[in-house]
Formats: sequence, C-alpha cells, structure tokens
Amino acid sequence: MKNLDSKSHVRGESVYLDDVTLLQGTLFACVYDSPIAHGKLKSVDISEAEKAAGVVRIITAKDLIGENQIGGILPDEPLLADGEVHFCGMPVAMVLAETEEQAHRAAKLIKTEIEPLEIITDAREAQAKGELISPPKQFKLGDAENAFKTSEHVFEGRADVNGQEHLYIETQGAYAVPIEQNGLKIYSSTQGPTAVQRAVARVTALPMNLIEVDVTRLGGGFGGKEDQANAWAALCAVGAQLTKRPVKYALHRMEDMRMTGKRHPYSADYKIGLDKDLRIVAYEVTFYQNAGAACDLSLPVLERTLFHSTNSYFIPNVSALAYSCKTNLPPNTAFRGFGGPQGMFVIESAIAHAADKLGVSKDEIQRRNLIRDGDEFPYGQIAESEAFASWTQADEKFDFAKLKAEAGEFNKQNKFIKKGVALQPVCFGISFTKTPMNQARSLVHVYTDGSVAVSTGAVEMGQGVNTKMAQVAARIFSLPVERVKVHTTNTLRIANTSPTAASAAADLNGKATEIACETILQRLKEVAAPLVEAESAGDVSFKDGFVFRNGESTNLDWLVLVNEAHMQRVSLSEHAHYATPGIGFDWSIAKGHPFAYHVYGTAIVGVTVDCLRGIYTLDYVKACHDFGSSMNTDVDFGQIEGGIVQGLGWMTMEEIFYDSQGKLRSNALSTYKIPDIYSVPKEIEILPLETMRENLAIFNSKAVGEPPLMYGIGAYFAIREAVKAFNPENIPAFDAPFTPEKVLLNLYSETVKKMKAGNTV
Ligand code: MTE
Ligand code: LUZ
Ligand code: MOS
Repeated sequence: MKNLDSKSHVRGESVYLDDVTLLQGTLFACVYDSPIAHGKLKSVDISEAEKAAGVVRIITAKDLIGENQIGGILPDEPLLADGEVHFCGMPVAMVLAETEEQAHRAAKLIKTEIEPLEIITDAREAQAKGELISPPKQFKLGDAENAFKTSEHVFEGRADVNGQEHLYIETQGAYAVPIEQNGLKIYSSTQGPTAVQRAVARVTALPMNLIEVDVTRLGGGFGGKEDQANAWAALCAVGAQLTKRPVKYALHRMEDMRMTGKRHPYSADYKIGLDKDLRIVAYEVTFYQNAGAACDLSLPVLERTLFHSTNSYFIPNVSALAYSCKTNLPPNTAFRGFGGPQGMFVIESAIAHAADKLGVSKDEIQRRNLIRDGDEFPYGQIAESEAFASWTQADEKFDFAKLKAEAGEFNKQNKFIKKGVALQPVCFGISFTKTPMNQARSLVHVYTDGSVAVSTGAVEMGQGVNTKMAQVAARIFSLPVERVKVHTTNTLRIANTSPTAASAAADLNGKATEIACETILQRLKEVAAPLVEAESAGDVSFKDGFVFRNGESTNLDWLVLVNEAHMQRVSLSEHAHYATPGIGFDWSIAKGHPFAYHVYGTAIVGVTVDCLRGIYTLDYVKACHDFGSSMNTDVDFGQIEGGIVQGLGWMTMEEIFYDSQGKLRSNALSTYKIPDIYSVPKEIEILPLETMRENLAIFNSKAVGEPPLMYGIGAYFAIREAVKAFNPENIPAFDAPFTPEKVLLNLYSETVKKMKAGNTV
C-alpha cells in the first residue's frame, strides 16, 4: 500500500498553502522584527515605510481590535511587541502591500528606538537569576538520597544538548480571506487548526464560529507548527480584518529561521548510583530547559523530559527536577520527541560516564537495567515492556558482539581511522501527557455513487496519516482504498481538534474513523438483512464490495445497498468521537497512567571517524523496532528512516548558534547543515519486533512518528567511542551535537590543553 499522496507529490499536484489560488485584491504581509534581543521599545517610526510604493497599511500593537496575546498555555506572548521586545526576531509591526516585494522593501524602512536591557541566552544563568517560566516540576520514585548512600559506585556530571531547527521544507505561512458577517476563512500551514482558530478569535475579538480554518497538507511540521503557526495566521487575520482584503504571508526561509522557535536546548546535572552488579539503584537529575522568551509549549515539553528521563531503564530510586528557564531567544517549541530526546540524552550520558569510570562497556550497563514487565516508571505507570525483547531480537539478528569485535579489530589495524559502535534502546510513551487532549473526531459520508469522503482532525504533514485514514475506512467498508477520499482538515467539519502531534494522530483519528464507519456499516447491515434473507443484521458481512450472508456471497453489491438505504431514508453519514480509555495523570502527586502504551526499540549505530580531520561517516543504523502490527509498512519504514536521520542530524551536524547578543548566527542553510544524501548512513536496517501483545493503537499498529528519532542518540555515543579509541586519555564532555569541529578538538584535547598552557607540541 503506497502513500496515497506519492503520485500527486511527484507530479507537483499536491496542494500546499502556496498553491491555494489567490483572490483578486490580495495583500501581502511582511513583518518588521526586533533587531535587539531585549529592550524597552521607545518608538516605532513607520513614516518612511508608509510612503513606500504599494504600501496599503502598517499595523502595530495598538491597532488590534482584540487582545494582543497568542500565548496558548500562559498569556505571556504578545502578537506584536508592545512596550518591550524580548527576543531578536520578535514581530513589532506588519506591513501590508500590493506585492510581496513591496511589503519586504517597506519593512526595511521601519525604524525603532530600543533601550537595551540585559540579555540572557543561557538557561542556567536565567535559573540563577530567578527567570523561570513557572515553578520547577519534579518526579520522584523511591528514595534516591538514601540509595546513593548505599550505592557501590556514584558518579556525577553535566550534560548539555543543543536545540534543532525544524527546517520543514514548507516555511510557516497563512492566507486570511474576509467572508460574510466580518468572518474570516484562514488557510494555514498548521498542525493545529483549532489552535489557529482560537488565536485568531482572540486577536480579532471574533467568535470561533465566524472563523473557518482549512489545512490542505503541510510540507513538514515536525512540531514546529503545533503552536507556532498561530502567529502568522493571527497576523494575516488582523490584516484582513482591518483592511477588509485577503492577506497572505508565507515566510522566507531566513525569516522563518530567525523568528520561530526550535527544539529546546537543555543543560543538566546528573548523579548516578550503581551496585556491584552494575544495576542502577539511584538517579538524580536536574534539567535546565532553555524555553526562550515565552512559554509556548515549554511546560508540556519539560514534562515529557521528566517522563522520559529514565528512557528504557528501570531505576528504583529516582529524583528528577526540571526548570523551564526564560531567556531572550525566540520561544522554543515542540519538536519530534517533545523533550523526550533531551531527557534520554542525559541518562545515556550518565551511563556512559559510569561505564568510562568502571572500565566496562556502556551496553553492559544498558542491558542490565532494561525495564521489565511490571516495573514502575518514575511517574507511576506499570511497564508492559518490550525493552528486553527488542534488545534480544536485535542482538539475534544483527549480532552485537560481532559488530563490536569487527570495530575493535579495525581499530587495532588503523591508527588514524577509528570505528565506534553504540547501542541505543528507546522507550517512548504514546498519548498527549495532558489527558484531555487525547480525543478526536471523524466525519464520514457515503455518497449515493458508493464513494466515501472522510474528514478528521488529523493534519497530513508528510507522515502519511491521510493514507492511514483512507485505509481504515476502506478496511471497515471492505472497499478498494481508491473509493475513499480523505479531505482537508477543516474546523467547520471537525471542531475542537487536538493538534496533530504526540505521534497520536493516526491512533486517535483512526479510531474515530473506525467508529464512524462501523456505525454506518451497522445501519447498512440492517438494511441488507431482509434483502438477502438473513435472519438478522448479525448474519450480514461485507467483502470486496459485496454483501455476504453467513459468510456466503450474495448478489447484493455495495452500490445497490447504499442506494436502497438512501431510499429507505437511512443516514449514510456519521460524525464519531473517540477518547483514549484508561489514561490519566495526577499532577498533585506526579503519578498516574498517562500513556495508552509505550513504543520500544533497540538500535545499534556504527560510525567511522577520520582522526586527522575530525570528520566522520555514519556507517549503519540497525534497529529492532516495535510497530505493534504495522498497517502500512511503506509509510512506517519511511517514518523510521526519516526519524532516524533527523535524530542523527540533531546529534551530529546540526548546530544552532546564538551569539551573546541573542542573534541567530546559524541563520541560513549556508551556516546550518542538515543531513543530506551524502551524510545519511550507508545502511539503515529495520527489523520489526515480533510481539503478540494487544494495545490501544489503531488496528494494533503502533504510533511511529516520533520514537525512531531517538535512535539517533546512539550516533553521539558511537562517535564518542571512536574518539576514545584514538586516545583513551580523551574523555569528551557530554555536549551534543558532536560536530566535526568538536570531534577534532576532542581528538586532540590533550594537545589543545598543552597549547593553551603555552607549551609547544
Ligand atoms: N513525518 C513527516 N514526513 N513530516 C512531519 O512533519 N512530523 C513528525 C512525525 N513524522 C512529521 C513526520 C512528528 S513531530 C509527529 S508528532 C508525527 O509525525 C505526527 O503525526 P502522527 O501522529 O500521524 O504520527
Ligand atoms: N504535544 C503536546 C506533544 O501538546 N503534548 C504532548 O504530550 C506531546 N508529545 C509529543 C509531541 N507533542
Ligand atoms: Mo510532534 S513534536 O508531536 O508535532
């Protein structure tokens, strides 16, 4: 089963925001954003810009009819700066002009007077100064403090992990069109149509029922459009409201990189205690999350860092504390993994630290501590663990000992080229950690020609969710998938949607679609029963477009039956609702059962480091991954490969760099490098985990969007192994990404130290 979008993608026929036909009279927007990271906004001078060719209107905070506020979780994020600027790239004013070029030209003519205030870019500095988004959060299991006292080995250290630019191919953007009664129709490149609808309602003071948000598909979101599509839609909406003309804004790449938030950088202090059998008996960790200048999604991201702070390991005594630190950077946001990867990087660092000091291999400690059935996560949920199964099946298939021995042998033979190998287990919880978000709806129509139209709350962003939705309907109706069309995500058809996020879109919307289709099918069975002389609807079933009675085929086909139902005035439409059962979390005690299930897997990552130049190649990623039972192996393998490569990029070459003034220096594709076809692993091999366990996934097909990204963490530790193999005196600090520059400095860290001390070497 191919991704249904593949043909129209290749032909360039798929419709993205920029393909929406523009109406006559459309204006184009361009934002003037703050050149200063923190300061008092003394004045905004738009006089020159107003006179520029094609300019129709310039909008600042004071023009807004509604509230100047787009903060979804905390009201701390003005749409347009008012009185103060909090980060470089913060929108201050918006130019509306007849053409895009004119809007951009005029924006350059805006002048501001900003009285500088102290700029903080570092999370630890923010925490020390009391600049927090909200009070810290904590998870506790057992008694870590006491457990350290009796631990055989205790190690303490620090780990740092940088952010990541989403670099969706399609940049952020929106198109707002005025409709009747001062309403607005918004086309938005968003993962959260309802979030956009709410933000637009707030800044325009319109009721939500006058705002229609429509999403065709995204050229990638990766979390970057879970919340941060709101600003651009809100700006277009305000422009359309004030000018009564349609307004379009699609950001240029450098605007997008400069003005939008990214994955959160974290710094952490850890303390790990082991017994004589290498069992981790205690773990204490403090996270400093760099939230940027506003909350955005930082708090739920921080929570997921806590949820995944022990990754796939069972540790009986845990104390994890997390600070969301307010800095003068663009507000950081959701990014595939949602804080989980950062939490996992820190426990992996702690384990690597212990392994270094104890002279054992890191995977020995990893393996001995894998979580098992019945073990408790620090947040109270009891594991139904596939950690050990995925580890063993991966080992049987890929032979860890052999791969490690080969690398060791190679390293003996080669002085300046070294290989490194690392194992990376992953455990990721599926469900929004905020329980009420785990709901979805689906609207299914069967038309009288027998074709089927499906609308759900899921947004297609390349992950193939539309294909999966079509498969659900086709499977329940037993029709060819070509008879089903999945339509745009639209707030008039599906209201109050959760964003397409948390890897849960296929499960939540798929289950709603399943319910809607089953309901229609039940009605059809009741219509069919007398027609095929069945005793009851229960004796009727469907296969390949025909009605079956007690398992035997009849002449009654789908088309005739559908029309018969319509003649009998039986509804051929259904709007169904699904809410994940059995989940919940009590923040007052930080315990509960937040996840419908976990996804597990184990990867082995191999790299080769050129120890003269510091450059490396990623040789292979081999993983045993828990799909449950995949409903679309093409799509799911694509998700795994994409997730792995994105994780590798985060851990190796992608380096976001803000200077001390809070200016983004890695602000273009010339200075920010993501994996290309030459840098991806030569080999990615995925083995589906064999398991018969039931789960809450749609058709038992487990969520696949985010978990594979975390296999990428293995690359960091594989490179580290190679660096140590070159010179065992080099003990690299835990500081991701491991860029070639950092590798080089680490390979020669002793030399660098001597040079710094003024010695000749
Ligand atoms: N795959 C593609 N091609 N493009 C994307 O933007 N986003 C990822 C993942 N895979 C993304 C992707 C993220 S962050 C999430 S949460 C999931 O897809 C969301 O989709 P799902 O819930 O349908 O898995
Ligand atoms: N978004 C969100 C997410 O709002 N809550 C979550 O728990 C989550 N998890 C992963 C990715 N996005
Ligand atoms: Mo994904 S970070 O949940 O959009």
